[in-house]
Amino acid sequence: MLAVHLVSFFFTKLQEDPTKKVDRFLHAMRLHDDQLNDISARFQAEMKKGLSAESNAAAAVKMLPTHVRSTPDGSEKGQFMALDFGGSKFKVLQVKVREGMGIRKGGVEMDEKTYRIPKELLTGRGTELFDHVTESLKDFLHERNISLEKKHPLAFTFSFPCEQTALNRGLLLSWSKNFRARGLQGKDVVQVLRDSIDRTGGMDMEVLAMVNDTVATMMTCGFDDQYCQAGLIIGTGTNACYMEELRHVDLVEGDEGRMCVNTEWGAFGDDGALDDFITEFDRDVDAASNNPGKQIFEKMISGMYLGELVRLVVLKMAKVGKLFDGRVSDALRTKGKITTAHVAAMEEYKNGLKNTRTILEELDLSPSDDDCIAVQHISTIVSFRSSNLVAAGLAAILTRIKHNRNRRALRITVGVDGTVYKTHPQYPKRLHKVVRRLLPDCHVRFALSDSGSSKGAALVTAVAQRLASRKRQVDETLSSFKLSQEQLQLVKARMRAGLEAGLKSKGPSAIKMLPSFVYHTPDGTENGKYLALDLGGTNFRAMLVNFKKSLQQNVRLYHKIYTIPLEIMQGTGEELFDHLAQCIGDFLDYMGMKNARLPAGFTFSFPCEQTAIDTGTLVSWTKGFKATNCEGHDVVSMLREAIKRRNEFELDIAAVVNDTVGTMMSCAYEDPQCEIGLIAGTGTNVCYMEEVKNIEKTELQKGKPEKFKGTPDGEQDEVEELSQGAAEMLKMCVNTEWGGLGDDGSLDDIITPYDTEVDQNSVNPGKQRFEKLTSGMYLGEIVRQVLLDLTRGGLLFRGHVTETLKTPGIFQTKYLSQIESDRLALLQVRSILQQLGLNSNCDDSIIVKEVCGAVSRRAAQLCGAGMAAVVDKIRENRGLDHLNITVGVDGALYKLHPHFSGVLQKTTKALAPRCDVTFLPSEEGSGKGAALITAVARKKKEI
Ligand code: 0WK
Ligand code: 0WK
Ligand code: BGC
Ligand code: BGC
Repeated sequence: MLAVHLVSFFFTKLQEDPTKKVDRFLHAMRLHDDQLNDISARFQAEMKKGLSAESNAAAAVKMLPTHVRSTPDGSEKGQFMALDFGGSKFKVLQVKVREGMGIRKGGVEMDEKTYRIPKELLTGRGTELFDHVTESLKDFLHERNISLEKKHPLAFTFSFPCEQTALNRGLLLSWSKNFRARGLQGKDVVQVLRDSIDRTGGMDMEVLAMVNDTVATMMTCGFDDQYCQAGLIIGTGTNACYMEELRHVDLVEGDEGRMCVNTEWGAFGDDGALDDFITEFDRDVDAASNNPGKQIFEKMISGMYLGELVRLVVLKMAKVGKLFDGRVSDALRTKGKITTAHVAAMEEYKNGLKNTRTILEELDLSPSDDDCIAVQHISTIVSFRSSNLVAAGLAAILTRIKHNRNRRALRITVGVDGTVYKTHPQYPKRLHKVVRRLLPDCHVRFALSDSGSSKGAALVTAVAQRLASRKRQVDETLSSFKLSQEQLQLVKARMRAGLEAGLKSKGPSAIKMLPSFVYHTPDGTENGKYLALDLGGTNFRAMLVNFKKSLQQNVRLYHKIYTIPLEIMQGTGEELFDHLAQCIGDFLDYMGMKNARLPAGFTFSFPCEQTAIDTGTLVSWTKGFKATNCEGHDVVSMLREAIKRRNEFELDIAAVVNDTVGTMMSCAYEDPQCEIGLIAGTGTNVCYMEEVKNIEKTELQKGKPEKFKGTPDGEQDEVEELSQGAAEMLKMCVNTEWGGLGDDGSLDDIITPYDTEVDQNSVNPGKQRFEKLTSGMYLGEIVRQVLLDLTRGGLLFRGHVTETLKTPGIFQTKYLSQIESDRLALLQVRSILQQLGLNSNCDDSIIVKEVCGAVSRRAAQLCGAGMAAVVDKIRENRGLDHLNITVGVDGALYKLHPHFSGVLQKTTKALAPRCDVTFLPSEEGSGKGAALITAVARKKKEI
């Protein structure tokens, strides 16, 4: 019987290859390609979840935006201090990129020192940990005689999950590895570092960028290899980053170009996604870790845990008698007794087994050869699983990049660092092999980051420095467009003074305050058919307006828009009015009303001095118009003569009104409280109902009969009848022509050199200064001037001043509205700049958008300050403590620009708090208003 046992014992002994025993014992850790592809697919799903705004919060794999938008492009240079914190070694470094003596062209010089981090600081107060960091930094400066006075740009590699909103701002989400310092979670660790630098004192650092070690590693390797688009750490911890398409990074605005995403893949599985791959040993490692339930993927892979996994497997196998004949030592029971360095040693080609025996004996075990083989094999399986899992994760990332760039095949380099990858003899080869097996149609190169990640961190900081200095210079350039509340108060006061001066003096005043001979807003009794002609800023509109008594408030309109070619705008007056007459003829034809001899109202959107409702002498052209022999002439006569010359139809032009007046009347038809008309379009202007008694420059208020030649008959009677008091109450709409504010130099303190350039290049230099700061005709040009200046300064378009950029009028104001629309900003900017033949990169577009914003915001604020002056004047006119009033508004800038109207309204409210101003956009333009005025004018004539 004994004999039988012995035979079978030896047989089995003979039989059992120790590795087989281990393979069986650890079959759950031996992953084959289908499982790896499955894990890869799961990780791809996790990446999508992390990237999307909806599911990010719940996602285990956080996919953190890093605000690093490009890998090195060869322009980085400078000297930087760097802190490399979070890996197994804490290093302080000085990094010199491309400048300085003896640095090979394009080279980087690094000087570093590793500082120990006392264990207790890893779990102590966070501020103390950071003080140790900054004291080490100071020590390094001392030791290396680096000036303490000079302001040093500092690159901060911080290898923990941080939610970054900028390159130099990041909230610590959670600690990992063996760090657990208190009081920092949720804090902006860059600010914590700054505060610690201030506490330590005696040095001047500007923390320009904080990067994760994966990002720094990618940048380091990207310095020499432009294909490097991913970074991988397999060290104490593990993690990977890669260049993702910005349009997929929901948490960051903009969808142009790329941004590096720190996947924080260590947390893959924290939501149970890998439960079917978790072994009991993984659960034990996790349970005994200082962050149970967290970093599940990392705990199956990284250097902090591999040794422990091996120890637990060895312990378990020993306990079940499969090793060391079941004998177990205290050392083997002790956590951390087998380190990842031990694992690496056990797997060394030559000395692996010897090392294994040494390590086991150091654990007070007396292993047999088979035990050594078995334990070595355990290490192999554990580290093999680690590299396999990394391969699966990497395969997911590279597959995503391939899809993002819809490439059939992808050539890419992965920058790698970390002690496990660098010191474990077999690890790199195994990893490379499995990755290439999982991704047959990818040409993947692995670049080892030879000098740690700080070179990369310095490169990111170089980019940050360039961006920061560019931002500083751009902000400085745009600072002259940023108006303070005080400055806006001043503009309001100057506008008010201009209004008062314009009402008084007959002589030239910057703000002309032109009487419109429109005495009151509509009363709804108007009816009949009228032709409204509307010469605005950009085109000519002919409109048929039909007021039907029967249809309450119902007005029928038919209209047609005609463009005014530049040569007509700047030709002869005759040609211009002949063109208008031709358009009117075409419209009447189109309406089949050539013989109707309709009463017509003529909206003429230029400053006209009127002595009656149906005459208007053009004071001066504005908005790019320069037709000759018009200024100083009555525009109604000129139109009548042109119609006569055409001899095709007849019109009874009963009124000429400014577009502000037409707009006020149109809106007053809807809202009787509307007593102000505002145009913010090609030009800018405002009219409002002023007390006749305040319009000192005309005879109106003096009530002496013989003088009333100007006023149409009707009014004269009215005036006479009215008692003094009533006369007092008489109002007339005044066309302020506020566009002229500043023509007397009263705005010189806010006019910038760019504005002066625009004014000089305009057809009416020195005129309409306020208009040239606020209206659609000029905003685009102001932007172009600023872009030119920034490009000449090398801050934009890489300093290339193209012909396009030098072309006046190329940057139309409508582009501002498109560029500043919140929805599609960057994409929009690029395509607009593209259309303009301006090749721009992401950063360029951001600057262009900022310039547009600064210029349009100032324009809206200035109009708001002007409006505040007008409504406060009306309030004081009426001796009211509080005024409720409506402003009828029209103009493409107000109607189409995404922010203009809002900023204007807010500024008016802020500067005229005792006025409640409603802004009512006019539906059908000023045509209806002109028709209403014509109706009133005609009615009076009939009386
Ligand atoms: C070296 C890099 C450092 C990174 C470390 C990771 O310079 O930024 O954190 O590799 O590897 P570990 O030191 O954790 O093994
Ligand atoms: C529409 C009005 C017209 C006015 C124009 C101003 O009907 O009288 O001149 O708005 O806006 P713009 O065309 O200059 O943007
Ligand atoms: C951290 C990562 C880091 C990785 C490698 C992980 O524990 O969460 O931020 O990149 O370790 O150091
Ligand atoms: C003209 C005004 C007009 C305004 C808006 C200005 O250039 O001088 O009369 O109301 O543009 O169109």
